Amino acid sequence: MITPGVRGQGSWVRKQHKLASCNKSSGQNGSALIITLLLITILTGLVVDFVYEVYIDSSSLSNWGNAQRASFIAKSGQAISAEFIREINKETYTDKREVELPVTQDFGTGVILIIKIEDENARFNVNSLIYANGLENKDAISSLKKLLEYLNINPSLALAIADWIDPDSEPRLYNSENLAKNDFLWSIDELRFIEGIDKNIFDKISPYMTVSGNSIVNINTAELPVLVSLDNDMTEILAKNIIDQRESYPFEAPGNVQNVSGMETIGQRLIGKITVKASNYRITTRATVNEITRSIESVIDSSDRIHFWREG
Ligand SMILES: [Ca+2]
Repeated sequence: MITPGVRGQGSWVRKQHKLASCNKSSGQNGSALIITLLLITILTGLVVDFVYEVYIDSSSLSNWGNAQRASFIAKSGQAISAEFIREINKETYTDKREVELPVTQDFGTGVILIIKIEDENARFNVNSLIYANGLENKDAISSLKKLLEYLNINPSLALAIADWIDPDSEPRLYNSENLAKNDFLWSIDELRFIEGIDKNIFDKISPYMTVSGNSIVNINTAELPVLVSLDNDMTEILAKNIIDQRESYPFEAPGNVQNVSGMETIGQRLIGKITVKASNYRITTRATVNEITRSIESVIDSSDRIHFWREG
């Protein structure tokens, strides 16, 4: 914030010096003129300060107003999305084409709203590595290793993540309990704190990870790396077969995956691990008003409960 009078004082001092030198040359007769000029100088300084302050304050006020409007529009986007989710929840299965399509609405006059809805069941739940009683979930660790391998990332990172979450301090890898949270993750961003997860690795893995939901993978929405991680015998070709099928006809029941070519046996093992319907959604809304942007990220379940809410 600008301190009132500072600019005025600076110019006042400079002009006072000028007037002092002027005073020496013109003698006592000039004293009335000098006083007048001094007054004008002081007044000019005050006016400049005042105008400057008003300019700064109204600019801040305008930014604040735009930020408030953007925040309300982002919240409206969340409410609209929740309503949309209530509608698609009436279906027996989730069609990928209905979610995960970013929608951009330009209202004109500098107002833009972007909405993105994602199925959290399309992702691997990192918290599933550890059971609620603190013991490790061997199947989930094995799945995550497979997912990381598919992404060309060292699969032992799964052990570091398990150590970060589990309540004990016995490291599976050297240093993997160092500063560990020893609790479940609230946000996927927390993965960045784990030794070995730099920005590059985080950017590679985060699109396939979640910390919310029932840890059951939706075969109608999951991407290739998540489908590959579902079973030890799952290959890229089989996962592609699943994607090919759902693009023509989304799966209406988990058991239908056994009808996919090559999935007869694996499909049986997947019962209980897969679903055809989303139960948790991530809603991201981003509103811009005159170049001021506010965004909201939330996770809600199919019963309308909010599990996560972050404004920025
Ligand atoms: Ca631990």
